[in-house]
Amino acid sequence: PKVVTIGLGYIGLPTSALIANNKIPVHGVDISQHVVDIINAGKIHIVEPELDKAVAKAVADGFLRADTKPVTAETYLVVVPTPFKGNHEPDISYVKAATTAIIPLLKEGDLYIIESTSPVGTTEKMMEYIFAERPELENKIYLAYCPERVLPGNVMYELVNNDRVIGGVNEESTQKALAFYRQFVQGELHSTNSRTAEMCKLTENSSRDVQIAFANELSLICDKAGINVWELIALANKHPRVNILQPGCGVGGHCIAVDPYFIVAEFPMESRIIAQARETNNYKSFWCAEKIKNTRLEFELKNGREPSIAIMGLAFKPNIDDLRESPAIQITERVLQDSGDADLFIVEPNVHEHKVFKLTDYQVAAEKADIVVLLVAHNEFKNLSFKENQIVLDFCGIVK
Ligand code: SAJ
Repeated sequence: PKVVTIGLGYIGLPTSALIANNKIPVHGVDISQHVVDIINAGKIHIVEPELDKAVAKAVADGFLRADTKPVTAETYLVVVPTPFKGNHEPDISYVKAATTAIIPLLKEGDLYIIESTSPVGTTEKMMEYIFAERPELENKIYLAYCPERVLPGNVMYELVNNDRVIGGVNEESTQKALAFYRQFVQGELHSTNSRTAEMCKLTENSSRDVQIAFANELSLICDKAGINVWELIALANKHPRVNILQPGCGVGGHCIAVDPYFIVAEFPMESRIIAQARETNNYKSFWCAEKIKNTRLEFELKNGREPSIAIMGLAFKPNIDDLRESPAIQITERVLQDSGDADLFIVEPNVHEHKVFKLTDYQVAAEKADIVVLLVAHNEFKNLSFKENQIVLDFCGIVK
């Protein structure tokens, strides 16, 4: 193969399939034998539109093969997760493990690229690690960082069409990496150094987190002030230079709620706004849970019985089935803890079953519940109508 990709997850697999479908032989590596078997059968283990066709074709044409071990190639792409540890410190152990697996295979002229979201300086750190093991390769191989920026649900399109930021540890590395991506990316390729490229990825997601925090802060203020925050934001956005995002029940997913910590961990004194945004967005989920609790207690006082509650939406954002790092799940868990004997209807139209929660049809839940809690703005919920005596807690701005 020409290319080895390490990590066949949400980004690694689509990237491998795209490269392979450009007739560049790819050897994809994953630690899971199960994942490897599924891919070699031309099938996929994740939900992403168009990915099934791309992988089936790449495997059928013989350009993509999966394995649990890397082999000799010319370009090595590291596309593994970078989670954080308990104290919000980034955990780059998967990047290091992937690099360790590649080190014995490297030879003069090879290109090593990290795509995983990484703290500033990771590419240089891996370079030092590689050269400590293989000093004869110093100045003989190329190393670069190039973050992915694709939106789940639109990955196959964005992988080709998004602009890419490419930062080498030196100019030759940057140029070598540019030439690599030019083979399959149609978006513009922007060159820089590896530290800037690493920081760029963290900056993009922190910027979104900070902007959502602003919207969430407004939602708390408006709740006290008796103002409809959705109307307020729509009106403020009529200003030609104002563009406020939408408040919600918190920020989830594995990127926006994670990446800002990579900056905060390393630059705690300087990153006050970034750290505060994380706190504000986390607090918003807690606030929603408290609001549900208080509404339930008020209902009980007034009616002398426990209300039934419908929790509408579990995914981390609208119209997807991804429940990972979802604030709606955290809120649901708290409601379950708080709500004693109350009837609880839990709804997620994009998922058939859940290992912990018993799921109810969304129309049934919305019809029966005394209190309807709208957590995620799924399309299905937009046409629901509610009865006069139902209490609706709309945390995602669906009710007009
Ligand atoms: N959210 C709000 N209000 C908004 C927009 C989003 O509360 O106005 C919430 C969502 O409900 C969700 C969270 O923010 O819980 C994140 O959703 P998202 O759609 O903003 O982002 P992700 O996590 O799906 O994908 C992001 C994207 N980054 C940016 O838009 C800067 C994507 O381009 C990145 O590739 C991806 O992170 C990643 O992998 O880093």
